[in-house]
Amino acid sequence: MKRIFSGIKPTGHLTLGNYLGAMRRWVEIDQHRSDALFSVVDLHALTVEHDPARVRRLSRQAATLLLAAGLDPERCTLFVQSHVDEHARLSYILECTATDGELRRMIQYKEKSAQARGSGESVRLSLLTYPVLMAADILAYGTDEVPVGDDQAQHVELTRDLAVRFNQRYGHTFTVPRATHPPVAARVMDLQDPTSKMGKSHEAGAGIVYLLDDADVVRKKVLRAVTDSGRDVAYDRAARPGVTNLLEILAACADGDPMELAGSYSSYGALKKEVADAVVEVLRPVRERHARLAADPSYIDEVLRKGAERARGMARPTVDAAFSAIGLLPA
Ligand code: AQP
Repeated sequence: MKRIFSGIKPTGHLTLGNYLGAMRRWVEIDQHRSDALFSVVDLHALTVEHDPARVRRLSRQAATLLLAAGLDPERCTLFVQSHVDEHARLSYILECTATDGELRRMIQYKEKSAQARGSGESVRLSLLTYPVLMAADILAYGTDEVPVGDDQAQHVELTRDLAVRFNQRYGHTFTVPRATHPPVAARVMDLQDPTSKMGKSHEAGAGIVYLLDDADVVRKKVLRAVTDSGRDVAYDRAARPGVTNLLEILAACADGDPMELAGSYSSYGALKKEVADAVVEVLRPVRERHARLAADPSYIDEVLRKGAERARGMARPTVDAAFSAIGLLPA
């Protein structure tokens, strides 16, 4: 059976982008066809200014939403990254494999460090090094596939490079993983600025649909989405980014093809109405299950405790092998 690993970081309320780009496939496909691990990667939330109480709250909320979306703890391993020490242990070993040049080339580092400097904050060293921690998250489990949205492709590429380099220098230790992306909605764009990604840590705005938004809020956000000049509904990311984003969202919600769907609408208004209905219907059961699960925090704690225990057992042999291969004495 294939081993799959993916994570979500508690830097904000989860969005439609997280759901369509990643979570939905974890639920509908990955947990059924593979030995899958999914993690709330809380250490990654500490790379920028953060409020400790908020990170704690968002971590619990993310785990609850993953279960509400349909992850089944009997089918997959769901856990919190900081509960499994192996991630941090392996991260240091991989830092001794990575170069500062390759980390400085990471797009997310460039964007987020520029943002931090722009608002007068200092840039945390962990913002530079977290892709190595992400590589450790993945490699610790002998992962074959990493189902992620488009924005994470570069980080998985780095993970592959580190695995290959380590294996060549110190002997075969790591499986070399590959990223997989959904066929549509691999990069859901902000509804108010369809040239930028819908991101959970962006300032809350009318362009971001959160999984826990009420149905009427979702509807309003979609109906007010920025569209493009021109009148016909066409699928063209460069020339019609707004309409194309809506078509991708609709295609993902309705399991359709965005180009074919484009031919079914004669006006932007009709398309928006259909997208709003589809998104509301996709999110309704998630919100309802979330409300039920959130009322029982001890159940969530128990799922996460068992998940961490299972994950530890899976990661330890690979991490121990990496320690030994790089020249550390066994404890
Ligand atoms: N807009 C998006 N479209 C498609 N997929 C997306 N993902 C995130 N945003 C979109 C995918 O969701 C998974 C979890 O993301 P993450 O928690 O690792 O954070 P991220 O990739 O940095 O995305 P965010 O939500 O924009 O977080 P912030 O704002 O904190 O940086 C990943 O598989 C990601 O690809």
